[in-house]
Amino acid sequence: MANKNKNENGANSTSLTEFDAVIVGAGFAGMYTLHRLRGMGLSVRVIEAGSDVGGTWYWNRYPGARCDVESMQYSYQFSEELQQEWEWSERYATQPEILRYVDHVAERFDLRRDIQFDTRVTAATFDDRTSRWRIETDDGGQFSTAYCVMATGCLSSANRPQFDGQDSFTGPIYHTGHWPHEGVDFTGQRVAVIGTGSSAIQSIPVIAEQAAQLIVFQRTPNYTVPAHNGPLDPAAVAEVKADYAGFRARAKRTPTGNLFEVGGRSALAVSAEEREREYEARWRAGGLPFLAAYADIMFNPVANRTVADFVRNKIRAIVDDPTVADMLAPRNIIGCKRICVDSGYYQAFNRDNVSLVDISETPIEMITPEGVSVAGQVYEFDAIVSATGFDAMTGALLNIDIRGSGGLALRDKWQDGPVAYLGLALAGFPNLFTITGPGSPSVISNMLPAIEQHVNWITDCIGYMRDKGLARIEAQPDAEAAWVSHVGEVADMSLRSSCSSWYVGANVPGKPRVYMPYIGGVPVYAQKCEQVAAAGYEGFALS
Ligand code: FAD
Ligand code: N01
Repeated sequence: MANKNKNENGANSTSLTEFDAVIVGAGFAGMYTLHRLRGMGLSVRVIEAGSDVGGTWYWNRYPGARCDVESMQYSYQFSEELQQEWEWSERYATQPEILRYVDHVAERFDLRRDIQFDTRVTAATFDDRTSRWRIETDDGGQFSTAYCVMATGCLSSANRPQFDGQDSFTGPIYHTGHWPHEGVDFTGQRVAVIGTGSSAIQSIPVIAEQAAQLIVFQRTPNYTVPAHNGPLDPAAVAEVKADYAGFRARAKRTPTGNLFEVGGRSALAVSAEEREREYEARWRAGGLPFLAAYADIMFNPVANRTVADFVRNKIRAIVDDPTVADMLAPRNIIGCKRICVDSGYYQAFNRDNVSLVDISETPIEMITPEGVSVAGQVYEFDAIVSATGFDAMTGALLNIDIRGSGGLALRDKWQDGPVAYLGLALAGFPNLFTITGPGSPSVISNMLPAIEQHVNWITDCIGYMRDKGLARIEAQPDAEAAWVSHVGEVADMSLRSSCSSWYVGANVPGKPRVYMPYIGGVPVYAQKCEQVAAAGYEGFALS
């Protein structure tokens, strides 16, 4: 049987249904997995719901979208030639620039010919008899594969709260994660932004410059640190490129896989003046390193408060209206929700055309044909931007009807929250791998190296299976349970698990509350993965 191949760039109009490996998703993870597995001589098909490569950077085209891990680090390292030839223009690349990079990678490694676009995987079923997966797609396609690699993304399934009456709104409602490719011109419009996470914080200053009026609906204020973005200094770039491998190796030894200075002392071991100087210096330097000033910021609430107070004071200094400043100032633990990195976020609230509505006590009642109704008042809009985030880490996987050995459904296995071995594999689901899955550093770290580490591990594992003539690998329930319990213990030691964030699934009504990423640090985690492999895949049954 043959499937229609909708890939315009593909040479064939039809494709085989039998593959050594099927990869779901063509973001950074799926692209690199394809490159590796094809290089090993496997027959591979990537299935991607979007019309082109890039994943996050294909879908998130909202105004102001850019990375907040520095470009020189938010890029692949698997090819020395690639990292030498690519020139980033800014400290934090914009979404269009990252998409140009993705396109360059796809062309350079001739990836598109094995990617089937505009196709969504709806089901994956393991056949115990043949030890193969049957993959089904929304266009009726069926594939048989020895290995299934889920590169479906941690932040790819949009969280779209269902407000009463929202279908009646006469204008458009945009989700930041599904932004129209042609862009949106808000000139002269009355615009609502719902949400104050990273997507909102990046887009608000840009939308504010266009719109006639912008009203932000805030449920929980967020901490954000200035990006101080700008062109990259050619001398600094040359210095990194002179020893890019050494630069990457040093990054790997840091807790989050990000090369910046991590303070080793307690915030409480120094004087208030010294702390202030340190926070000020980091605030001026900008970006995520701000939160790494002292070792105990994420462990000791008193230490945490010193840095939270610093940011609250900054907000009061930047925002002219004290009432608005007070509304914007978060009261919870800094870093518990992911901190944001902005370009002029707090400053945007000094504009005459921008205002803030606190919906923490009085949630959005409904969307009416005219706009948004809160506490009996209807705010009228021409357009609504839903910056409401994602069903993170588990959403994209649970959207697929995945059934493992003996018909076990992933939706049942994860009824009380995600359970996985190293965030890489699942007991009961042989020959299936998840990239940056729950229980790995993933979203708590620089995602590009996290992805590459997982892809290298998975493809090495498949190579091992092939070399040994093995057909089936499956995580063992006891190894999985021990890892899950370790992930939970480590999370409990940190302040990160102490608030209602998307890391614990709190943003999606009804989602079980489990701290999903592994926060024991990249070096510890990578070492554990290496040990498991070196011991002949300890914790897995191979046959
Ligand atoms: P994705 O890029 O999400 O790709 C997954 C792909 O799988 C998608 O294209 C999706 O369409 C496809 N897919 C999913 N389900 C199916 C299905 N059933 N059938 C077919 N296809 C499917 N991380 C950082 O480390 N630093 C940053 O600065 C940073 N910035 C970010 C900015 C934004 C706006 C967002 C949303 C995330 C950001 N992230 C950042 C996280 C980012 O998601 C990762 O860095 C990385 O891009 C993830 O790559 P991926 O390939 O794993 O997943
Ligand atoms: O999503 P979010 P995001 N009614 O979940 C609010 C990465 N990223 O897309 O906090 C009203 O953070 C919700 O309120 P609350 C990064 O990892 C990176 O912004 O739940 N409001 C919150 O304010 C990031 O963390 C960049 O009370 C509702 C907002 O919507 C992750 O992606 C840029 C609501 C959602 O914030 C997700 O970021 C963008 C409701 N019913 C994204 N439901 C970079 O800068 C939700 N909200 C690199």
